[in-house]
Amino acid sequence: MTNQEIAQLFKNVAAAYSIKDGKKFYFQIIAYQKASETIASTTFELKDLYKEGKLDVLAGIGATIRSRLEELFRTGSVAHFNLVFKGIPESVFVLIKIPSIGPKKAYKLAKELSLNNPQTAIEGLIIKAKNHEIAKIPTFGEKSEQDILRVLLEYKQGKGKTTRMILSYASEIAEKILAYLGQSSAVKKAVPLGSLRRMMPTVGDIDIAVATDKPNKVIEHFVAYPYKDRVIEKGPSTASILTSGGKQIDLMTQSVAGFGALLQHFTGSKDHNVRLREYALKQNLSLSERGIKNLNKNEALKRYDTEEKFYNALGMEWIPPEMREDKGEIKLAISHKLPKLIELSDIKGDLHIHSNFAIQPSHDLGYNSITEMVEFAHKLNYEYIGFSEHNPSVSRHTNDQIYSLIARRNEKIEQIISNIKDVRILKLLEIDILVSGKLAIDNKSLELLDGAIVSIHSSFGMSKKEMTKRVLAGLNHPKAKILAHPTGRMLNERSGYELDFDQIFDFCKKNNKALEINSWPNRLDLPDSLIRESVKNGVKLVIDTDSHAVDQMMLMKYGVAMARRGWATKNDIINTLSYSEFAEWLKAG
Ligand code: DGT
Ligand code: CA
Ligand code: CA
Ligand code: ZN
Repeated sequence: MTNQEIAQLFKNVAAAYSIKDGKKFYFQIIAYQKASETIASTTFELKDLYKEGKLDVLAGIGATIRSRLEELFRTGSVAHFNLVFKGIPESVFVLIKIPSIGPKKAYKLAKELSLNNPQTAIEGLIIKAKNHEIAKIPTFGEKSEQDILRVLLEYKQGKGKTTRMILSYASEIAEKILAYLGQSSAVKKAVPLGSLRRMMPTVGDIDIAVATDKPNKVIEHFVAYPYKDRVIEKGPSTASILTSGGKQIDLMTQSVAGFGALLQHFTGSKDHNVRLREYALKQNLSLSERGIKNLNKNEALKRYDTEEKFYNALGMEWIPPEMREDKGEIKLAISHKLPKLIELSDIKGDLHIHSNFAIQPSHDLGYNSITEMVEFAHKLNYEYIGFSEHNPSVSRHTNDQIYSLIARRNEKIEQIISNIKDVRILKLLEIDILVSGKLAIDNKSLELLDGAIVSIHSSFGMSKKEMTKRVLAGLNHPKAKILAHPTGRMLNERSGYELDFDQIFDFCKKNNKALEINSWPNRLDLPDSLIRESVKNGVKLVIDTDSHAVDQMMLMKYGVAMARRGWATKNDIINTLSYSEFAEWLKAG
């Protein structure tokens, strides 16, 4: 067991005691909380201390707890803890990780709402909050229901100190702070750097570079940010603050004349910079955030106002930030062979859209009407949009009922087509691939569609082999053209199911199927490494938003960013095709 795991275990013990009887176990609660904090912050590995018989060096851990630790390392568990945990659902220990949900509240929620599965407790609680079931519990009420829902959603986005932020959340924080920085006349330029500029799916801390000739003024303005929790560190040209949400923001300043070098240095990644430095050293050049120095000649440091000039000075092309992960990009830049990455403006349509049409689906409906979403597609300058609500629920309908629900949706779309000419509309559906590998609706209903997006929404625990078989069986249907959110991952929550991607790539390539890059910020699925593999294997991709409301159609930029991180060009992405080319691809077997 690692220190962090033990610290968590002790936290849970303290929580269990306070659920049982906070007054009676007052001293135990304090002792375990204190021990938990000590263990979480020590630099000694407890396991090593135990082996050396030196657990007593840890201040703040008394004899009783020390004996528990010894039992834990000797036997792998502590018999006494089983008594303490008895009668408390495991979900409680998931829920107490959420800010503002204490042990008693977690216990009451888990009991009253039967949240028995720790894996789905958070998702389950969100659903119950949305269905107003929390408000009905005595002593809870509507206000506390709303508060709980808000912290749950924030937690899912990565708010809280331990998890990395979801990219979209980090972007929002960065936008706010950039707007604030812009209020100072000393700020000439302000740009987000680090993992945020490289568009990593999750972001540890936010780095911002400012071009200025008055660094002092910029720093003073920055540390006065009204939404900060506290200032972590403040120097003459750099500073760090903690936002009220507990996220760190690092700020660095540089003169306008040297700004290019700063951008390059703090965009990273670290691995990219290490490789770049190696290459520079071979030419006797030394790189820093201030510029480039020639080690041979006794010359002054050369400064660069733009990144282009910085990379050019090293004899290479400028490298898009999304590629700077030391995956061979430097070599390509030297030989001027970097791929021309896809851009947001290349996208001509969105195929994964859930409207609010009452199709009585197996999963969630959207919030906006078909017309509203088509109109928004027009605003985005799209040539086409595909409606892909979830299939009508199989358990609640006969095949005939399913058929008529889809037929009615199609009639609605036909009506809209006769009124709106600017955007072409495709009749799709998002169809569950059942455990058997069959699609959830029958062939007669499938015939009503221009094409189908297929996806996995159940039984994630299947083996890699079985899951691969299931997915391939589903994709094998001639109407099935796109595999949505192919890994099923949810960032910060679950890693998804396992698939044999060599087989999937092979199949898709041979049978003209596309893999989706889902832009939903908590998914970003396919992951960038698999996008890269798809591109290498010549598998076509489609970038979708999975929108359930009009404003979510703006999330396309995150899917495009993942495609760029996977080195995809316009040619790799199906929804850069014109409408007629796309329609042809849909029809082709
Ligand atoms: P994050 O914040 O964990 O999502 O990842 P990054 O890439 O934003 O990393 P961060 O914030 O530690 O540093 C920003 C960039 O600064 C990093 O990508 C490379 C660059 N850098 C320059 N000097 C150093 C250094 O001494 N250590 C590290 N770790 N990065 C450095
Ligand atoms: Ca960072
Ligand atoms: Ca940083
Ligand atoms: Zn969907």
